[in-house]
Amino acid sequence: MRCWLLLLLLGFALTPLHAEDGYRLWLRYDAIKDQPKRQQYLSQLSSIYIDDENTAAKNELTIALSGLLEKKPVFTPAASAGLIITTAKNISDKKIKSALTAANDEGYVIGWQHNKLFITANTNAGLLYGTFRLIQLIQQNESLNNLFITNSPSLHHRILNHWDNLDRSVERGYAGQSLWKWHLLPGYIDPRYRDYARANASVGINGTVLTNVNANARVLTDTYLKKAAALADVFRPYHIRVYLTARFSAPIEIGGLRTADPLDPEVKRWWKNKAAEIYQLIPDFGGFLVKANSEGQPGPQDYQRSHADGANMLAEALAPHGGIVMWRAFVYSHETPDDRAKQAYTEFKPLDGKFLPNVILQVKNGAIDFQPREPFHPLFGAMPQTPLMMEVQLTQEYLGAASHLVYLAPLFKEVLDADTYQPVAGNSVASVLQKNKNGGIAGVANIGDERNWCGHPFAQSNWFAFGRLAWNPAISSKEIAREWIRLTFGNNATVANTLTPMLLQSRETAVNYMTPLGLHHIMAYGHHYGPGPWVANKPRADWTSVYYHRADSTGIGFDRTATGSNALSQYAAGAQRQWENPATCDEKFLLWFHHVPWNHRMQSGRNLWEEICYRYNTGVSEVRDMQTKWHKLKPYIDEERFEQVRMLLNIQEENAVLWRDACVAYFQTFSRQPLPANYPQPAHSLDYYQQQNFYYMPGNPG
Ligand code: GCW
Repeated sequence: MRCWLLLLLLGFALTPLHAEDGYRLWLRYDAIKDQPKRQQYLSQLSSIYIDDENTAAKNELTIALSGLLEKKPVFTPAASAGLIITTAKNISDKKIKSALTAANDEGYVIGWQHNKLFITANTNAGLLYGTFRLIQLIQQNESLNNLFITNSPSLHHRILNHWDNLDRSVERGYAGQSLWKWHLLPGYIDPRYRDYARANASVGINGTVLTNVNANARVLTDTYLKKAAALADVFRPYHIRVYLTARFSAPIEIGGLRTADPLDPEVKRWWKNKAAEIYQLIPDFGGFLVKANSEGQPGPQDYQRSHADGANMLAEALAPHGGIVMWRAFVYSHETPDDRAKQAYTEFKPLDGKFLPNVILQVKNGAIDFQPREPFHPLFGAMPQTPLMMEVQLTQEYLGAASHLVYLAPLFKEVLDADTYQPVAGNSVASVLQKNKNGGIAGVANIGDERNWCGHPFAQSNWFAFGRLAWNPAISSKEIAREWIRLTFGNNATVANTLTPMLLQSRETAVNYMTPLGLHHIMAYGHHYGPGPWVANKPRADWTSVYYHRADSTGIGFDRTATGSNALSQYAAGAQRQWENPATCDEKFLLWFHHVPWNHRMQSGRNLWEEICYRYNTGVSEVRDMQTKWHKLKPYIDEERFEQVRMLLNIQEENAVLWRDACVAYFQTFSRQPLPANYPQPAHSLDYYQQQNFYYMPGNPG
């Protein structure tokens, strides 16, 4: 009996204090095991001076150092401090001083001056970002000796877009319900709100749109504005501004007006008053995000007005308070027979120069819709007089929801680095975004109320990577991956060396087993999880798969050249050149731009049909490779997260096999060629695959 008790107690003693349930994200502050390192940090950092009004940075240092160094830091006057966190004033070191002059409003400099470590910045926001940076270096056990870092964000707006509804459902959300407990706000402040703000600030995210772009006007009523204000109060110390989605018909729905015509004086007045009311409650309110005249949302075109008329009317209301309007370019109409990929450009290009300065056009990374791979959107580079934000999707609507491990930095980077050739070669999408001081990037959040925030433990990496790239689009996917892994799983070299290439490969793997060679939008109808290349005969042609892949007995792919929809003509000449000829077109976009015969010879020597089979099979073996790699890490990963990822990888493998077999079986009915002998035959008939359905997938509206 006693022995049993002893074992039990021993068991408790060995159980780590925190269950590794993923709640802490990359802000894990477990004690540093390397004692000499820990001692050195202690001698450098145990007494800290920090300017007043930096409560968030102060709190974070207390939490972080109490954990990492197992000793609460002491905050002292500057003279006796080892670490000094201050805006400009008492810097004498020339190098730090000039770096500070070069830094922008949110930038920071970390460096040594007379044996004291300094974090300096031009604003308190910069101090907070610098503080997080320092903590992250310590988490990674980096040496602080001779440290000199100067860092400023390249994009001004770095904003999460929550597609969260007021009933707490989340459109395309796979991580539980919305974080925002609207029914309890403003009275009850969930401690999670602050942890959310900490996570965002730690990677430089400076704005959050609380509500779905498919908007509910009710959020603009007094009751809800007070709730939003309570959230803004929590986020303010973290330099995160709150934005709301504005439903264009709100003046009718909650204002009792008969019209929402943007040129109507009463409507204008209504929005002006509404803006004033919001700023009374939220003095640093960021502004509105608007989806108008798209997928059934109301908008200025309901009154024969243009998108510019609509956006400018809202911009005028916000301008006196310093707010912005993020107007989405994601518009396409079922009444327009033209290729859906062309419609946003056709609509907005003529409006360049017609928007007020506080309007930012928010453009999805590609012209269709967050596919596993798309060429960059032709509007990038085509709107030189309009500030642009690029919208990417962190939630994996078309990438296996939160059940597939897909690290998205390579997807974001591929677009950011793409050359627009506008007006000449060398102007990347990232530089287009940076051209205007109001440029930015928006990420559709993958966050919900699940304990680990994002559903899949690895989906957290996409939130992290979004922040990092929003701050600096030039960092490599690899650097971000390595850092995230170390912050999330610790500094074991085997873990980092195994997981880094695994993360880097994972997006290409998903492309292989879902939509290789430029195929797109062939997911199941509605919820978009799993294969559905056969989807046809829906209310709109551009909501079917056959619209996009156009497979027939002669070949497969969407001809977007001059012989087809000519979407290619929306790109600059240099970009067109790289894609216009099927013989030279980058094969990753081949079927995006061309309808290609089944016997077309690919670079590999295989014909197109064989290449498609090869890609689908490669995708499956790459998922299996991830499984093998993960299993090898068992000794190094805590049981909780190990098991969770193991089970999710099994689901991913099963789904990848389904994708492969369903697509191969379906496309074979057109290619009429046998499967190359080295590949397994689909286990079932096409019929069987067509009957599979994932009922009640979360996040599916209506
Ligand atoms: O990707 C599509 C989604 C819709 C979404 C829309 C949009 C919010 O399927 O659920 O609606 O894009 O971006 O507006």
